[in-house]
Amino acid sequence: MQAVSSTLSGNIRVIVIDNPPVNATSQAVRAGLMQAVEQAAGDDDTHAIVIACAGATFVAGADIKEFGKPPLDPHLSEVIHAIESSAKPVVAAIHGSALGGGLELALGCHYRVVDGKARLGLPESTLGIIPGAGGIPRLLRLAGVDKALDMAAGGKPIGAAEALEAGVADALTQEDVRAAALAFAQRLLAEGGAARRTRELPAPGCESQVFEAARAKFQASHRGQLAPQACVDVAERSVASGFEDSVAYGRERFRELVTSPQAQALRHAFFAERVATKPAGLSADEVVPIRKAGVVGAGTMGTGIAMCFLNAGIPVVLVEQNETVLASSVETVGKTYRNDVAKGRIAEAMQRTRCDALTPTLRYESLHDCDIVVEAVFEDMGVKQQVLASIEENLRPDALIATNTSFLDIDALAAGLRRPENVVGMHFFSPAHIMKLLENVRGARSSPRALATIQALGKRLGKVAVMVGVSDGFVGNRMLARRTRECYFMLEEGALPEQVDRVLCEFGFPMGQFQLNDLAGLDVAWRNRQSRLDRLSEREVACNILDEIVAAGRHGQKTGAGFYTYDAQRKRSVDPAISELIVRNAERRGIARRAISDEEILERCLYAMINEGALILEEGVASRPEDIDTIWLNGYGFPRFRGGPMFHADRIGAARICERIRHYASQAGEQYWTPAPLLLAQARDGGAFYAR
Ligand code: T1G
Repeated sequence: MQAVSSTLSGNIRVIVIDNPPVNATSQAVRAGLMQAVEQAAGDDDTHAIVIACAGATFVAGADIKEFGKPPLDPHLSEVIHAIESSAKPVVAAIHGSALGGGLELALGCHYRVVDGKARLGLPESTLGIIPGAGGIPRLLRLAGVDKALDMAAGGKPIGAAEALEAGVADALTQEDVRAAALAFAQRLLAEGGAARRTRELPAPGCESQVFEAARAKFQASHRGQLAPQACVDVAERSVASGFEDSVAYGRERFRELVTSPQAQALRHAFFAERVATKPAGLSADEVVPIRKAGVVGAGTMGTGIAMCFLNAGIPVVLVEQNETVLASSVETVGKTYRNDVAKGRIAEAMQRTRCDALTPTLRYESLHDCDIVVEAVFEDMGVKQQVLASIEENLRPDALIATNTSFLDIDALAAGLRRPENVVGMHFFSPAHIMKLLENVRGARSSPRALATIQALGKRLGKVAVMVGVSDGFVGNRMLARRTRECYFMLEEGALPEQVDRVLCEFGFPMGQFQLNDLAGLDVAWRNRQSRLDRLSEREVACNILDEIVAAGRHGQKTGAGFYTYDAQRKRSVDPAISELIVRNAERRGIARRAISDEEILERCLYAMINEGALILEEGVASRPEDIDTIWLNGYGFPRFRGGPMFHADRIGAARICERIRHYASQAGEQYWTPAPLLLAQARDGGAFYAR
């Protein structure tokens, strides 16, 4: 199979790129395009050129697997230059995604015809790099500096309609895009239209303050990241010193970034997510269709989960025992969709369709024709067991039952049921209709059919679904619990919440431990603590700062006060009363507080997590380090430009981590700090979580 082929249709040459799965511009594609364009230039029968793609999408970018390897000729920017230089008009026919080098290629064409569902973007900065083939200087000539920066530095793609409005596309079609591009080219020839080179268009005039403002904006939204700032530099250069110079400058910056630690980590994150969402040993043939779903429990989680299904076009039966709770859940769903309409996110007809697809009920019997039911009731073994039994009683024997527990043992939950093979976990994160992560849990008796189905369902719901095993807190919460414990210990030893949170934020987390606690609700954390007091160590039980804060009526953001105080706009400020409470708590318990360095805070937070991650891998609760990294990147705000906890662990090195764990063991005891055997083995053999 040839990566690039070309045929003559009348007097128009149609060049087709065919390089599955996403038509990436690998070397064969670049060389093929170069040759096809040269051939078209010398061919008298060719009067215009259409560049189109086979398969599900236009070109989705450079081949990310080639990054970091020696570049092979021809460079994409040379290919694009040759296309743009063509004396014969060139029209791009875009369907699916035109991303990165794909959009750059399209921008080098003289005209662009887009399919109504197409997406166009320059996501390079999300990979730690910048468009390397003239994407920014060309895009700002067509769409202006602001739009170009939103797309390149912000990494935000646009849809077909927006592309047309912004001048990035010249025509939009709901029909076959290749045929539409051919018709466009024919019309162009008939009207005497000629090549229109993007690089020859004037750059928009722009004051330097615009770029300063953009730098500040992306500093705030993409804290600590180099690539968005480099995009702004390239845009400024494009406006200040012309096309050729800025393309050369862009290539130089690209080369510098592509081997940077941030780019390596972001590339890792991209591929880790694709590995993690495809667990081994599941067959697509086993997947059963989900036409209707049930949700039991209409609290915050249940309501969010119901919306996940509705958003994916799956009708929902929502069962709740309390009429008031049910009514309030329906009200929340309605309000959310009305708000989506007001913000232009969905059309009014869609709002109605989604609301109509929700059947609220007090009766379990209404679940009878559901293909899957997700249980989202109170986190208590007895309550959940009872609810699961009632669900099973009212369900078709082949229908699946998922529990949304965040800590409980799925095998114990399924034990009393008649068909435990139908039981799985689907651990959604709050707010369920927004958070990307889904931990799908494999019970000891869950059938391959059930597991394959919830993985496929996760994708359909637009989630990043990772399969995990049964364990207290599964993967994400189990690791978080270790970090949380250290954070509380550090409060009693000498740190304050604002110091711990600042260190975590400087590392790149969107919020620190105590901000997170305030957001999730301290009453929730307190109840969770009470329910497991019998499993806590003496020191953990004695470490009662949370108890005191909750007893003071401070339940977090929702009550305007927790570890911090919040104003009506939820703006956070440090509260001296909390510092005092923490200091007095230590005094009372005879703990001599000391200054704790930022370095110690970061180490204790990260190494506690990494060590637990290593145990989780050894136990097989997570099958691969990619699973853990993906969970932390998508559910817990681990900074993407650091690749995830296990990738980051490799950067630090197992020997160093083990050495520091031993150091902390000497202070706090091995009960809290014992290196995982896997880390010890890595330290001994020079191993790592990822092959190097
Ligand atoms: N390179 C290599 N492989 C890629 C790839 C790419 N650019 N994009 C996708 N794949 C693989 C992916 O690993 C998976 O493989 C399969 O394709 C299907 O992907 C010069 C420097 C296009 C929207 O950042 O956003 O251009 O796991 O599961 O949900 O300036 O893939 O099956 O073996 O994601 O339908 C910029 C990245 C590159 C686009 C399709 N481009 N891709 O989503 O399928 S930098 C991107 C995507 C650049 C220039 C620069 C999505 C998609 P496998 P998938 P999907």
